[in-house]
Amino acid sequence: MEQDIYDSIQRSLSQGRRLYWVLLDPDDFSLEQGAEVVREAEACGADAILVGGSLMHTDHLDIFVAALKDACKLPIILFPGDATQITRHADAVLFLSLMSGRNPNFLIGEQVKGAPHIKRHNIEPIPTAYLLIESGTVTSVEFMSNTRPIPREKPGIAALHGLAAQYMGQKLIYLEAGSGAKESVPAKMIGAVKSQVEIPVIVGGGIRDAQTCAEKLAAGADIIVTGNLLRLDDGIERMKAIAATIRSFPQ
Ligand code: 1GP
Repeated sequence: MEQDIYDSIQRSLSQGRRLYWVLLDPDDFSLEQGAEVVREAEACGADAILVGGSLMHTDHLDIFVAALKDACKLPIILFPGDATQITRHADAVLFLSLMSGRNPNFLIGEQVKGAPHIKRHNIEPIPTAYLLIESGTVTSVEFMSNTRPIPREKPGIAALHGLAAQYMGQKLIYLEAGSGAKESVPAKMIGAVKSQVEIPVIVGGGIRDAQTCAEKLAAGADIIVTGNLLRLDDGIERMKAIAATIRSFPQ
């Protein structure tokens, strides 16, 4: 099984580079808009494009991902809300287990349904422990997954989920406040998870400006994800500022 993209993540991080992934929900963009965003993302130094959403109702996922592939050289990594969000045009897929929850459908059910499609299309699966963190409101992923997030004031609980995930063979940990979160993942929680694990830690949800991004990097985040800010009028400018912050870290 190939793991080119995972290896390149590890290589970059081992050289001291932190990474920036830009998330596009295909429900929010036309093909032309998506292509334009990924061109901008590539130009400002993003490292990969994530595609997915908790509840996707578009029927253009296939051609959307193909259009993004044509528009840039960045790896396109699926970030699926369920097993229907697999397309052959992607380079890799975050093979997510919602380990903060206790809903078997998102621990093993969707994974069994998605696995044969991933194998058939030869997409690189990256085993990823997905930990949902309380963020001040009920997010789409919380509602759709019917799971409770980890309380934001309990970094120790998050850290032990991270440790267990690593022992279970996960290759990445994704600390997720949820798209459009009011409050992003607390720095103290990122630090607590980092102190327990050796695998890379992704942080996303509610990061809309460079200062918030810098706080997450300082706390130990290896990979930053932003998505929702692209809906803002100055979304592209915000994306550029965040990319610059990540590229220049540590100062
Ligand atoms: C959501 O972590 C991602 O799954 C990104 O969150 O859309 O709030 O940037 P935002």
